[in-house]
Amino acid sequence: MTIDIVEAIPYRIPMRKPLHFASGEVHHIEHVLLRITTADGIVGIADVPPRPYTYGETTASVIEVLTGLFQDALIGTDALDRSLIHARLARTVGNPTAKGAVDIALWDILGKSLGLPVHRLLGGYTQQLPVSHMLGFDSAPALIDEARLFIEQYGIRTFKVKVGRRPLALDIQLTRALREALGPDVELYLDANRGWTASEAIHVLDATSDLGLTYFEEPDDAREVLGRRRLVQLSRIPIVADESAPSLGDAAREIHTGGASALSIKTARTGFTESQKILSFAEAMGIDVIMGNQIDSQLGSIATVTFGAAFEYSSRRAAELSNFLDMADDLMADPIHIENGFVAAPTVPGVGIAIDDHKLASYRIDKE
Ligand code: MUC
Ligand code: MG
Repeated sequence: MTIDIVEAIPYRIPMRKPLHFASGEVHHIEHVLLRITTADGIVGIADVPPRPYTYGETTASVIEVLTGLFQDALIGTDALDRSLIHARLARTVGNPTAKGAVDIALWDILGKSLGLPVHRLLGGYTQQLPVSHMLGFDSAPALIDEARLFIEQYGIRTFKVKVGRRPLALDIQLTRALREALGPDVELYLDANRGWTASEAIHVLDATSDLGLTYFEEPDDAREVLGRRRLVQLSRIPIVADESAPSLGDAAREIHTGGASALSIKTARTGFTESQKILSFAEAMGIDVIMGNQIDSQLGSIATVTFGAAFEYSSRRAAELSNFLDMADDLMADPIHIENGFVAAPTVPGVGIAIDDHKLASYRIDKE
């Protein structure tokens, strides 16, 4: 299964509803579709979401590294020799979502060559995952309406609320309003994308301690080490490392040095191979994991459910699988359905990404 062709196709799709959060805002998604083709004609597919405000990657840098250094590491190599390929990719630092996509595309090739779903090759624990929906910045009435709509229309019962604004009262009042409007049975957790200082985050924790929140993700900048450690020690709820733990090594460091007490795993940045290592580490340490969302299209969300549903430890809680609902369209030929709050793991060979060629032709931006 020698790798013959590496393609990186940029495409742009507007957001139905722009997503605003403390570290950035997204008005349209500009992603890169990765296709790796073997000499015997098997095509591995994955989606790359460049997130400059999180990893420094841009559409141009992703295309450059995929069709430059990474293509050199891939062409002529057997797609089964994944560890060899990863060792070669590791010689280039950074570029997490480009590396994550290569891994997912290689698993896709493996699954398609065996005629088996990757979800089952990885572990096949459960057929579906419950969904957590991310609520971006907006007024309290607008977010209450959005949450109610998602409860009614999709059966979603878990919401991640984007916070990290100043004055702090804005987000404290929002969280209180959501809890009062949605009742005690809906799960709520917060993600500040480093918007606050550790002291501000401690204030927010105190001010929301009666609201039954389950997690607090990246409240502040984890590189401000002692402040962060104090916050983790004082918090009754787990402090989740997301952008401070984009790799296995970062995850181990943050947990061991007291910078976090739970981990967000995003297949967009650690593929399936490194995500499995992070999951095993979390299980060994006994810390919670959240299957996170990199503002993924349906292509990325299918990869998340393929992985998350494969293992018991990553299926314990709702996974962030619904950001694509904020997008005006998608490239998937067979759209994802959220029913009764769940997304099903794919049962077709490979990762389960099939591209609608007409949509790709109309959204790609390399042939304008
Ligand atoms: C999240 O969980 O932070 C926003 C920025 C990013 O890198 O991911 C999203 C969601
Ligand atoms: Mg986050």
